[in-house]
Amino acid sequence: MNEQQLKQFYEEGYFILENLFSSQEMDELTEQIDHYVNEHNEKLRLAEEAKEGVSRANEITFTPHLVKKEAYFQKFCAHQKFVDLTTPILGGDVSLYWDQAVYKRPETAKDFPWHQDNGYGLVLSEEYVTCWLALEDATIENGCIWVKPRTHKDGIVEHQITPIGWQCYFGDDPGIPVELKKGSMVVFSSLLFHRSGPNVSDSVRKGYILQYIPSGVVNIKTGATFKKMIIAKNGQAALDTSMLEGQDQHAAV
Ligand SMILES: O=C(O)CCC(=O)C(=O)O
Repeated sequence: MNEQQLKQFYEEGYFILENLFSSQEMDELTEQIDHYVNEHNEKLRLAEEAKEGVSRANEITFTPHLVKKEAYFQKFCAHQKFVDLTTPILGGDVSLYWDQAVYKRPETAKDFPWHQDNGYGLVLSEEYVTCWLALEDATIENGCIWVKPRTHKDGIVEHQITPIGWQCYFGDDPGIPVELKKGSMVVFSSLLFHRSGPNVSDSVRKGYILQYIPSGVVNIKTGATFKKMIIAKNGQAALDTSMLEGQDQHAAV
C-alpha cells in the first residue's frame, strides 16, 4: 500500500490493490474454500426455506469463520501482506474480526443491497477494515462489488431489513463498480456504502472477505472485549490463535 492509496482510503473510503496474490495462490486458496462452501450450500438446500440469514441455496452463500476450520486459513489471514496493509490504518495491534467466503452463483438475479458493514449487528462502534479478495475475476457481469465513495464520512447510518439483507440506501445512484482481476483486492472502510450486483454470467463469482479491527475492541452492546485471532502486535506479524473460539462473536447474519 502506498501513500496515495492510504489517502484514497481516508478520503474516498476505499482503494484497490492490483495483483496482490498470484493466480496460482488463488487457485490453492479456492480449492480449500470450495469444499466448505459446497457443504454450506448443500445444508441450505436441505433447509426448510432453503435459506439462512442472508445466504440462499444455489444463489448466494456467506460461509463464515474458515479460520476456525483449518490452520491453513489462519496462516492466510495473518499473511505479512495483511499485516502491512492493516497496521498503518488500525495501529500496531491487529486482530481478525471476521472472515467469510461469499460465492454468488449464476442463478443470483438480485443485488446484495447497499449497506455498511457496521450496519450488520451494530456491535462495533469503530471503523474497521474490510478486504474483499477476488478468488476469480470479479466483473459487472458476474456481480462485483459497487461502492459509493465518501459515504464513510457520516458514521453509522440507519439500515432497514429487506428480504435480501439490511439496506441503508434506496436512491438511484448505482455507485462505482469495482471490477477486480483474480488475486486483486478492494480494501474499504466498514462505514462505506457498498452493494453487489446480480450474477448474469454462467460461472460462480467467488470472493473471500477478511475484516480487521484493532485488538481489544469492545462490543458496544455487551461491553465485553472481543476475543479474536491476533495477526500483529506492535506492528509486527504475530499470529496468536489463543482466542480463536471468539471468532463467531457478533453476528447478525
Ligand atoms: O460479495 C458480495 O456479493 C457482497 C458481500 C458484502 O457486501 C458483505 O459481505 O458485506
